[in-house]
Amino acid sequence: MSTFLKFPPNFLWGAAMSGPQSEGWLGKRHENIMDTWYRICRNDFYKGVGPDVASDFLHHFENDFRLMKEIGLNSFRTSIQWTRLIANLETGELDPNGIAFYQAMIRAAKANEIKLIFNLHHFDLPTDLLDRYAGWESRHVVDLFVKYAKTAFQLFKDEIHEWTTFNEPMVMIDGGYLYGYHYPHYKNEGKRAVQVLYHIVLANALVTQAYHQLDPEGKIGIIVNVTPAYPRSDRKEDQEAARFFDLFHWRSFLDASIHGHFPDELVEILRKDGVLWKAEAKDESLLSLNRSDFIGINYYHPTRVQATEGQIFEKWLPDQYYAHYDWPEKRVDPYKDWEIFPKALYDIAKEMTKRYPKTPWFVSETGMGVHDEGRFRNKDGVIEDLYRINFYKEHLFWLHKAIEEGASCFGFHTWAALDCWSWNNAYKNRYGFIEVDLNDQTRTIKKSGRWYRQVSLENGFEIEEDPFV
Ligand code: BGP
Repeated sequence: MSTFLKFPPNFLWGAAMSGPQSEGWLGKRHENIMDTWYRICRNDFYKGVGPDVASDFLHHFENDFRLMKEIGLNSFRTSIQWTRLIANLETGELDPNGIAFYQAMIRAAKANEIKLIFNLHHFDLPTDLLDRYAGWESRHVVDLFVKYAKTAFQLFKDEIHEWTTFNEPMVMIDGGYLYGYHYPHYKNEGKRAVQVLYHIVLANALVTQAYHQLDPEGKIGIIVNVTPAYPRSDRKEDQEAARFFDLFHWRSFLDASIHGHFPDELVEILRKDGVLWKAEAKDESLLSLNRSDFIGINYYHPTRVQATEGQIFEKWLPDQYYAHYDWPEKRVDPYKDWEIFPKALYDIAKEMTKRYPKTPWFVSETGMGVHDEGRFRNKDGVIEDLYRINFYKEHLFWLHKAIEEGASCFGFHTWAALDCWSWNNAYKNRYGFIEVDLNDQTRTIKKSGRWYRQVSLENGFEIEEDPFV
């Protein structure tokens, strides 16, 4: 027997991308930290391919929006680039070419009846601000970001009514300060990481307030990467390890932007360990007043944790509270080495309902990057990415179940609409519904794109009875 999984009315069926991973460099006034990383160390990137051209969205966006409509997207998130829109980072003076590009993009989205959500920051801090002020460690950078955000809100206020502030701020902290996998490649800098976390949360609150003042009808939220921790056992120590992992990695951001303050437990631990952030007296009230209207959750994989075995750390690191654990039953995406665990979406939804019952949220990214997709091309030249369709079906199955049980999830966005450039992997693993041929930038809709169109048109899809339980 089969069942039709119907989603709520007005559900967002969409996809995400980001400026730095799709547009290309042309016309930008400044480098961001990812651009700099590529310029100074091309070999860190698969086949030496960089963000300089990327998917050349800059020149193809009109056609790309037509294709997005063709695959049924009713909504699309991308990020505007601080480094393109703002000519002078200190004064906030605008770049007319940057304005013209984003306005043209808005027109193209509108012409194709696609709701456009603009994000302000997708890992792309201007390098000047890192070099001059130590980036997000500095409060001055918070002020400059607020200036940029206000300018963008003012410019696009008549057309854009949904904004997000940051994409996955924890990745900037993990990658840039704790484990060094992203530029500026600092490692084991726990105390600095905590200060960065604090300033991002503060910037989020200030920008949220500025937006609410400008457009009381519009909505603004933050996008958090949720990698829920599953403890190895019921042992108290393993449970506590999982609890701390969640507390530090994502409840920090969610509590601050929904409840208006950090979790007390986290503050106590950081204070006890002597790594609590530096704050100003007025901050408490700034944080408490400025709540996100909605949350975006990027979910790719869970985290399996266990208690540590008393390892000694020279400098403070969150890792002193948990250790990673390899779950023997895990199913893995071999190209990225990420565990595939669709049920986590259900668990996340339950957690959202329990902890933040009044805040609507959507899945703002999920996806599966696959290497050498040309292997799956059929005789008509179309990539038959059944693995991607199955990946989404499984995730949607669990999401649907949670919605039926009361979760206030209003949409599903995949990563990505088109194949995009990745940090490090460049174009090794492809994520798009639409293939991008890097030789000539031609676009071809994959089988998953046609499937998604049908899902969006019918606001759901048919499955065999509970095939994934
Ligand atoms: C998310 C980011 C995206 C995108 C995606 C896929 O964390 O928000 O920008 O890159 O991951 O990951 P990757 O590109 O590293 O394969």
